Amino acid sequence: TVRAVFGAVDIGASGGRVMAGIVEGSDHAAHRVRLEVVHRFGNRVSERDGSLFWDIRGLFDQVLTGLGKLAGSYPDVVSIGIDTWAVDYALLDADGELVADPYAYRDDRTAAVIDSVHAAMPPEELYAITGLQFLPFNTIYQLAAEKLGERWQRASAALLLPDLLAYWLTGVQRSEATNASTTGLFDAARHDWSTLVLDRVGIPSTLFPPVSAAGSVTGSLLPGIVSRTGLSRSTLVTAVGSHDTASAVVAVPAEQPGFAYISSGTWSLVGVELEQPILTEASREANFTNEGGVDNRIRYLRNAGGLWLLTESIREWESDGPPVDLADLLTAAEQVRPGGPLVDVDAEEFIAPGRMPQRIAAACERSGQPVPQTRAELVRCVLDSLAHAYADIVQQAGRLSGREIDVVHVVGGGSQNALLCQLTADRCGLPVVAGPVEATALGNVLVQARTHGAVAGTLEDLRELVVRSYDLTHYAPQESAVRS
Ligand code: ADP
Ligand code: LRH
Repeated sequence: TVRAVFGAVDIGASGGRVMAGIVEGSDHAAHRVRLEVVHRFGNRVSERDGSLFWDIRGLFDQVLTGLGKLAGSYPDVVSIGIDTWAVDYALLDADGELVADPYAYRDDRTAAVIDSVHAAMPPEELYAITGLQFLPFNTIYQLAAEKLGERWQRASAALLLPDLLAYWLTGVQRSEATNASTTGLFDAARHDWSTLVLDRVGIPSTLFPPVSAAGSVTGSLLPGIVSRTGLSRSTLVTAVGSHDTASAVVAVPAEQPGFAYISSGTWSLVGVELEQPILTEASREANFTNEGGVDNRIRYLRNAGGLWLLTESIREWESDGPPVDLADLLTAAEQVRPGGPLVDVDAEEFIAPGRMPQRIAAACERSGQPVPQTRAELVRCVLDSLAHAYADIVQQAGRLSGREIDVVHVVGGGSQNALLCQLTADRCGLPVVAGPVEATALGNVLVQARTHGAVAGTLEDLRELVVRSYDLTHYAPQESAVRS
């Protein structure tokens, strides 16, 4: 029996989906949750005059199309939740209108301002408050660059992208906390904007709207949205872990506390879940981040390069050749001898788009390693390098947090990459449990379902529901394989 249906809007750097999240169970308890894809659409950065932007209006249009299809199948959707990638923001003018397309985080304009931000507030002080890993695209640096431009003159407010989409659906402006925690402007211990950091870097403390927690109701749909989509006037928008990684971590099917997770998509987010942030110098030097999780948990993790290295390589090959079949490529990569070259997947040289195979080959050559000669060898190099980085980060996460790790969960699109999962198990020397693929949309649905009484309990209870609802794939570490 269906207890309730929720809508999840989940947009990643490589694509978006609108999902129906269906909670089933008796009158007293939810016993299963499942997702149905309602609408999928592509996403990519667009380049104009040497800068990188997101087509946010186009994405919103896709969201509305998806919500229209959702209403067609499930007219009684209780609520909608939205998550996207982190750090990016939109500027709004005094009338609440979008000033311009938001920059995409791979745009390199922040390089010129990082030193001036650190002169206003040294990295040690920033870390002690925000707990955030240094990444050149953290919102704090993006806004420092923005202040030098003409768009800033017209800006009176800023919204992170999921908050912008929620504003367009409801007319209500809020800053959802998990995503706010990725800006570099947020106090990790107090779970609120840091007026100290905002002051020091010269950003008005009123730029972002007040914080709301994942699980709180944002508002009702605007009349124009109701008529465009056919959704009911009683459908609400609920704040979820609007940072996609926060939603993904909610749905990690962990059964005991000693788990590490890898949210594997465009990026790989590798770490553990904690109750309190670790704001020490040792943690900062290891470049671990303390991002805010649902229920004020801490996502203690590092961003490692992800499948971006693979998708960008494929994009390059397809730009002057026929379409590449991912499954064939992965089968070929599996045949490549182990022990080949490794690159640093976290290197800043891999952040920008374009010419990825050439950049990977150059990195191998520079470090005196054999240069991949075939596509299969190049893909193997990427996957070996990712697995190597994962093992290193899992080990460091355990050491820095004092947590004994006995299993690694891989969720997201990359959990379908059997070779990557096996290499990860081998290099970590730990069992890997892969799935669910759509953990992000699932975490999005579960948080809404709890707010509206269709499920109950702690994150552990929600995870138990995921374990009950999904078939997972297990990879045992192979003794003979190369260890890091
Ligand atoms: P994001 O949310 O960052 O856009 P996803 O979690 O959707 O990313 O993951 C997308 C990635 O998953 C793709 O880049 C691709 O490498 C990988 N992937 C998707 N489907 C498969 C598959 N069938 N086999 C192996 N890898 C896959
Ligand atoms: C993954 C992600 C990650 C961020 C990056 C910008 O989609 O949200 O957690 O660091 O995108």
